[in-house]
Amino acid sequence: MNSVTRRQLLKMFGVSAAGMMSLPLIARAQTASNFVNPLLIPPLDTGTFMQEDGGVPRRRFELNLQKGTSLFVPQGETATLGINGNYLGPTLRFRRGDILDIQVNNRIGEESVLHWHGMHVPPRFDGGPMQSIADGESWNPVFDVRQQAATLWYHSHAMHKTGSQVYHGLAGMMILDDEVSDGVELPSRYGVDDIPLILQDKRFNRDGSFDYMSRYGDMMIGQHGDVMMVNGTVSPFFEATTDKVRLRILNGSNARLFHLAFNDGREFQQIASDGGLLEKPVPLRRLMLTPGERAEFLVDVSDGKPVILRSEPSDNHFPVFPGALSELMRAMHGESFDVLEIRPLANLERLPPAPGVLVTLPAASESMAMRTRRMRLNMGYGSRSGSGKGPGLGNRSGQGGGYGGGHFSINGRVMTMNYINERVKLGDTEIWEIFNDTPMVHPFHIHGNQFRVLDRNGAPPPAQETGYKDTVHVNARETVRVLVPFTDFADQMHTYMYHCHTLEHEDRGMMGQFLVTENG
Ligand SMILES: [Cu+2]
Repeated sequence: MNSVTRRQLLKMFGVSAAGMMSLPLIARAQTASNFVNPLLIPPLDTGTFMQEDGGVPRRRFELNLQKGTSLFVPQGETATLGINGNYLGPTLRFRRGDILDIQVNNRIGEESVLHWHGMHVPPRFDGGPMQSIADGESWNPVFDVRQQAATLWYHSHAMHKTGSQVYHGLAGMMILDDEVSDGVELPSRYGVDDIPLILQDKRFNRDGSFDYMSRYGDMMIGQHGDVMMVNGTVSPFFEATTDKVRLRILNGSNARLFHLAFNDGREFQQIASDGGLLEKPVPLRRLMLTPGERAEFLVDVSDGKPVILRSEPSDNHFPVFPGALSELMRAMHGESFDVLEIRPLANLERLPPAPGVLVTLPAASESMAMRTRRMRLNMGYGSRSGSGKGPGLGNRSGQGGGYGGGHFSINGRVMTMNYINERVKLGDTEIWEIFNDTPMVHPFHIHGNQFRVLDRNGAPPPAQETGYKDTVHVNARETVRVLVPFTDFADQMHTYMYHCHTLEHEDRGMMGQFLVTENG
């Protein structure tokens, strides 16, 4: 297989050269006149309080993972997955100090599980692949909320099926409030001036069904689509009734990264990152958001003019080298497309400007760390990237072709369920030094603990990366160091995951697991 030619390779996958090399471009025709659908706002679910005998009341959620159909495109209905509905799930809202009691019922016809992305929870309740719920079964994690206010999310984390299940709809947002966020004067009326935005790109077959993983490039750079959706709404508009709008933006795409900006170049304030509020609003005109990351924006629309949130081409130049990956990456970063139109209505309610100071964050310094742990992200060089029947785990990878064939790995190891990659001592604070030994960007996510970014290639991070993070993008050939505290939840049995949040990379092995124990 070493000398397979490109022609043979294409033949193997049954695609034309054009089909293989061209990434589906987001329809450029999404102009203002095409914003025809009011933005759907996921239903808000604040749970119900259950009084335990003599105990503290628990905030209980019931989440049913179910099959459904949705009408996204005129060609026909799409078979989808949802939580308490046909596609995506409700926004769960709760408070620091709550005890959450979540009943998860799996009725989707295959194993699944929900992971509470960004939450500081015991590993047995974290919802990684180890907590897999068989079809027809239920799972009931109970844990207390002991972290600062933030925009979080939940999504499927089934082994080898995360990409497919999230793509079909198993995801939702979570909003965590606390006494500190209560005291910060920011828009907080859900769906009115505090708007959840779950950004996803999709590709459809002619009959309206989702097209998932049908192209060679999907395996290398992850599944990309040519139809943009926000909260499951195609071509959405939002009518603003206030002169400032808070956008809670989740990149819920499998693999697409966004370079978010407004079409008129207006400045906005980033007020929060993954794990909560930033110390001060950060004025920006553009922000890169990779899969799994969240950002909260405060946008001024007091001029009354419609404005379009869009993704712009990147100035991130990928190296030109032979093979499909280089072409795919450069095409992907060259794209621009519209995401959402915001239409201010007449007589906008006036809201106060963002406070100069939002919160006070503890210092994050490398002197706090007891040790450094190194993570090296790799993509296989194989010519055969798995198959339509399932993910490649490395055993089929050859040496020809381009990047991304066969296996994805961390520190040379492809994720397997029965291997514990790392052991961490409870109470330690560590530096995780993540080196991206590939030509494309990877969003690196660590379960269980919010971290802080120390530096990128030795340089301090930009202001918007100085707050709490649980997912950090690592550019090609870049080294990013993060400071992670392991303060709670020693467990001899149950692991946490760390992985690339490009879901097709995660599903193909760019993931590992760690134990937190008393003795490390
Ligand atoms: Cu990746």
